[in-house]
Amino acid sequence: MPLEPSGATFKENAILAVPSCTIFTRQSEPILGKKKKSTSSSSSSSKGKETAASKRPEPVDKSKITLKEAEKVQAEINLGLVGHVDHGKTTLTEALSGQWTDRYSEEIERGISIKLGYADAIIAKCTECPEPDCYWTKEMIKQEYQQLGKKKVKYQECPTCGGKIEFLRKVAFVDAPGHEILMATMLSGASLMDGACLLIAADETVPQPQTKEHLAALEIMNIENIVIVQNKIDAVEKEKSVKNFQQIKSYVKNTIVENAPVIPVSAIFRVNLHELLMHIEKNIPTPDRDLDSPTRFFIARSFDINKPGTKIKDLKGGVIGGTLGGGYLAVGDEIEIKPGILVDGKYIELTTTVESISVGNTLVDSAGPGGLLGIKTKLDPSLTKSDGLIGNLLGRKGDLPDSADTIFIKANLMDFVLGTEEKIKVDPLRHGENLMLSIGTTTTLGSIEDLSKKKTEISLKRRICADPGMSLAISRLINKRWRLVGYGTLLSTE
Ligand SMILES: Nc1nc2c(ncn2[C@@H]2O[C@H](COP(=O)(O)OP(=O)(O)OP(=O)(O)O)[C@@H](O)[C@H]2O)c(=O)[nH]1
Ligand SMILES: [Mg+2]
Ligand SMILES: [Zn+2]
Repeated sequence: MPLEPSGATFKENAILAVPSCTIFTRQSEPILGKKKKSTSSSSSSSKGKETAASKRPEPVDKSKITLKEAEKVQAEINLGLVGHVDHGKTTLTEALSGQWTDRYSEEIERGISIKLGYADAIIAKCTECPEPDCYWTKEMIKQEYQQLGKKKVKYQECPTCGGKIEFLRKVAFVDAPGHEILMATMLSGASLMDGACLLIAADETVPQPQTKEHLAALEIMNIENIVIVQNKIDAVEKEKSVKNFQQIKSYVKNTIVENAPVIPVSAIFRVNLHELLMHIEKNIPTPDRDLDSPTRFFIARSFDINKPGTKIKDLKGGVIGGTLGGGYLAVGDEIEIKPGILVDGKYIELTTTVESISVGNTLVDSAGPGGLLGIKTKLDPSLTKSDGLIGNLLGRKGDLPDSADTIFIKANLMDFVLGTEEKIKVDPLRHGENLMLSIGTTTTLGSIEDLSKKKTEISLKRRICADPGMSLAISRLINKRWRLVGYGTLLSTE
């Protein structure tokens, strides 16, 4: 089975994929009809075992923090930017955060995002201006001062009225790629998101294939708090923009985003961003965080931070990036990483110690869920280089579930493939067929061993470590591309 759809020239660490499903056609209920958020904590009986070193992260008194100080605090929520290719996700991320997340040469050459992009933004409010004009990000304040020709940026003063600026919260944007062959990457990003903005370009008909497919992915991952962003309103006449807005409204009817606000913006000209921020603040609250649930850290990237030629005695340990789905981590904690690395056909699970934790450029003693964390370990950096540990699960030593080569899932298929232009019916699962499964940040291939009404047994090509109860996305190879065709729940593993 080809891992890359033909014609794909760029490689991702995860398998390239493109789903296409059918999630949100006009039906009286969301097709997926899914329920509870089931991330990490649900089924593991063992509570996070604290090691002697473990220190719980302290809550931050946000009312006392200036915007400058906010640079050093941990983001409290992961906000996805999702939607069809070229609809402006990376441009909007930059408008709000000041960071252009397409950093790889291939992304810049091709003008599309390939990897997941991460950027933090500090959201603030003017105590004097009326809504929605009172909502800012730190980057927007800077831009506004520059527009006004003022050299000195006073982050504590509203550029419009001079009123006091108060810190609201720090959000971590997860900027997903929209290209159809990168659906596996988008799905692994969706597993990190707490809420999302679904971007829809005003200059194209609605819905485009990945608009549907990404919305389906949000539903599969139980991401309920969503703001729809109608982008590129500058690119069309007002009349066309209104027509497009109505198309969006009619498309979302009877889907999980039926009541989501639709905010017209121009990311490139930074139009209506105050209004967008107001809806993000009101519709996408920070989830309650359970520091007492078992520690589950989803590995989204990993690196070797040593420069070539570093002497062995000066080598720094491997660094892992990702996000906590539950629990917390502190410097000195003993941790394990599963399923680990594959050496000569055998998986070797890794155990190590947390040497440092970084939040952006700031080192912290401990951290909980929210934002992307960098965990420096004592691991040999050759193990972490080039995203080698993506898809692994990290937890307290002795606390992760057993890794598995066989899983039992409750599978549900959509009626139609969503990510294709043409309408393709989704056939029932077949004994022996190969599927691509996305669970957390893991992407793995598997073949169906047994099919029954209650559960489907799948033997995996790549071992996984995941808690029963987790949601997973099911993709199938259709016309040489991986298309999202269904979703499921992990029942048990073997
Ligand atoms: N006119 C106009 N063009 C925009 C706007 N936002 C983005 N663009 C342009 O649309 C193109 C795609 O923008 P990106 O931000 O890279 O889109 P994306 O959704 O991140 O694309 P992928 O990540 O590859 O799916 C670029 O040429 C942008 O300059 C906008 O508000 N108005
Ligand atoms: Mg992009
Ligand atoms: Zn003001």
